[in-house]
Amino acid sequence: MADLQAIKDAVLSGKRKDIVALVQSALDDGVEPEVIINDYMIEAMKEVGARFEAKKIFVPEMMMAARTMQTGVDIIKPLLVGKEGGAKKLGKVLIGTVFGDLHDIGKNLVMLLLESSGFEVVNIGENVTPEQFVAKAREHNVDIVGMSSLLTTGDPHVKSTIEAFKASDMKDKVKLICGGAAVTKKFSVGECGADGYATDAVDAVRVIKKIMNIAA
Ligand code: B1M
Repeated sequence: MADLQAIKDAVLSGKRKDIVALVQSALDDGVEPEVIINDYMIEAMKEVGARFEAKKIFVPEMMMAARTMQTGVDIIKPLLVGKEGGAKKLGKVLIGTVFGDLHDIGKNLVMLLLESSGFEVVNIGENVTPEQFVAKAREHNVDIVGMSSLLTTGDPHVKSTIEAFKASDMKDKVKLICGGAAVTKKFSVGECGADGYATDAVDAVRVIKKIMNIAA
């Protein structure tokens, strides 16, 4: 019988060695990959954030939790990406975390869900400058650019990235979407002029499909 609570506890306490067997056992028992990620691993990371804020844990523990979650996601990834197989791609999305920000788990989950929904995704990593975003979007000839931002200090970088696109030759070629715990719709769409905002990975797929006029 799958011990889903143990998956949450393993992420919370950074038990990277345990996560592989726990996730595999849950999958073997028929638990949906999305349930493991959304209801247990992401929930654990929320608790990690709360403990960090309350100064009950510090950066090293946060790092161990993140590595444990990433290890768990790596086991699930082939199952999700395999779902779409060789089907024709719905569109091309470039995704990165804004300048100054090294958080990548949420961005990687968005990428995973987009790939499993039939999009081609170019991941340009973390700490990406506005100039790099624009240059990579041009180089890869993408339809959508996604910016992830987890730190409130990232707001100016979200804004300057959007401004860089609007001042470039890519202005009418790509649509811009934002997400991540530090960003709001009011700020990204209302104040900065992004084309869309998504609350989580599932929402990102929905928003991008809507922007590209693809039936849900
Ligand atoms: Co950091 N960190 N962190 N951290 N960290 C937060 C974000 C924080 C909220 C913790 C806290 O205080 N409660 C806080 C930010 C506070 C603020 O700005 N107001 C914080 C801080 C302060 C810091 C440091 C400054 C700490 C320090 O050094 N003193 C430092 C900054 C480093 C830097 O980036 N320059 C730092 C470092 C780290 C670690 C390296 C230790 C590690 C990251 C490891 C990694 O990513 N590889 C880490 C972690 C793990 C966290 C928390 C605990 C978890 C983040 C996470 O992975 N969540 C986080 C607290 C929290 O978020 N509750 C915290 C799980 C993930 C699935 O969720 O990333 O939100 P999330 O992604 C979601 C949605 O947001 C959305 O979909 C995803 C899936 O549902 N989404 C998008 C994300 N991007 C999207 C893009 C889209 C659409 C949707 O479209 C393009």
